[in-house]
Amino acid sequence: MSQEKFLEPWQLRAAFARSLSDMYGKEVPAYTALLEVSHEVNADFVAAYGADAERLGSIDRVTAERHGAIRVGTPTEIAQVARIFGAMGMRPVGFYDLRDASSSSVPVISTAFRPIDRDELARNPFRVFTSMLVPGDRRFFTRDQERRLDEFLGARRLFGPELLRLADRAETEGGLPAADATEFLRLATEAFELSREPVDQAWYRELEAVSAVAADIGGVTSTHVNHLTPRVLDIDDLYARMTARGITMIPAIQGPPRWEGPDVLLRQTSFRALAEPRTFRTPDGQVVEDSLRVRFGEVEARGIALTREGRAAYDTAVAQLDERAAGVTEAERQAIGREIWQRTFPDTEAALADQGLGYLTYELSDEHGDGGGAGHHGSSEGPGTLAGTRAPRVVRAPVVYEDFLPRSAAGIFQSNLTEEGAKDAGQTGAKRDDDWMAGALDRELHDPFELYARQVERSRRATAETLGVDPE
Ligand code: OOG
Ligand code: NI
Repeated sequence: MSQEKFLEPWQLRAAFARSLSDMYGKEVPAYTALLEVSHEVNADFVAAYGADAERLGSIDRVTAERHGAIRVGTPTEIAQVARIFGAMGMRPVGFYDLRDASSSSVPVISTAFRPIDRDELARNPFRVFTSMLVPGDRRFFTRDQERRLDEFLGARRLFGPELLRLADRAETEGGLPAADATEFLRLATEAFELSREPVDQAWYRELEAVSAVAADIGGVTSTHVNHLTPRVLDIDDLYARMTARGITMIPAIQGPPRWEGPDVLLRQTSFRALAEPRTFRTPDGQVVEDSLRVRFGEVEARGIALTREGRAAYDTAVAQLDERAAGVTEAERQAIGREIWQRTFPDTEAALADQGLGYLTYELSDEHGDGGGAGHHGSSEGPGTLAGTRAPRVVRAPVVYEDFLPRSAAGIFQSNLTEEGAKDAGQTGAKRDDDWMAGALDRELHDPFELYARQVERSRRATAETLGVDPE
């Protein structure tokens, strides 16, 4: 009997990211333009900076790298999503409450499904930002709307039994034989395609008056990927090239400003959703043609992961920027941002780690001396310890930020919102937190800071062991 090929979770993940990307490219042509420009930007960046360009991930990883975003309605649905991504080695990481992330709040809470181990991330880092509606939040929905939402969402089925059965099998058996894998990937991709089913017009419009996100989730009988984001090594260059192609981007790049020091966390930008034809069923039973803007394009650049202290400094810097940049032009805002950054963050990676603000691992370089990248040796810590060692073979390498930023996320949600929506700030919201999310998922919800710290700790021990020195 011939041995059938078996696909491991990371192979399912990589194949799914490709399959989703193919589907999205066929249906959203502007995404294909974005991919082309991203490839040009990355190729030019690697040509200009050589090995340094790959400090935050190999060019192979970065070229394949995508994140997607989906939105679901109920705890049952998000638990099913967890099973489908679990089959691909993607675990829920982090809790995001976007109901009051900024002035542009939306009635959802979120997590991100992604690989959590370093070698899994290196193989394929595909991640999906997953949001879930909170119908019980009285600031957005009345008791009657909550009841009708629960009824509507309870009656729909986003994922069929065969897809879930294959997902569970892949998770327990550590992968799937080729034929089952093909079927699993086909069903999973199909589950996130945009449905052409007629939309109940009155129901959709009623929810839209509360929030366009509520209508996008609770006004239709299926879900869809609403964007798929490639990664670039120079997002300012990308922004300029897209604009030169005549594609209108949102007015600014979200996240940290461009400055001369190390890139931290995440910078993102997007273009607005294009109107796509959809049919609606009117209250008197007619089917009419109209359009919806529910799928858009986004691109991102990733920097170094920050510690809790670093993140607190980042949040303070952003608050200062908001305060000082109210009403100024984008160019002025950038200048103020740069100035705040210079006061907040040191301008080298090593200092970022030494001051406890950012995560850097310990690596052994293959060559004598600097390992080809802009490695930083030792530091101000004492001799005889790993951090203080002058051993020429020890270099520090930045840990790339693998997660999201709630504020940028709230901004990104605006890419397909036409209306502001209505929120009654006088009401109290429903309590939702990371424990609640873990319960809904019936899985461990990983803390991103702990994952980064663990990665550094492991590198410290492994390097110290190889060198035969004290890891402390
Ligand atoms: C998700 C928005 C969040 C990001 O990159 O911050 C996100 C959504 O619009 O559903 O994808
Ligand atoms: Ni996104």
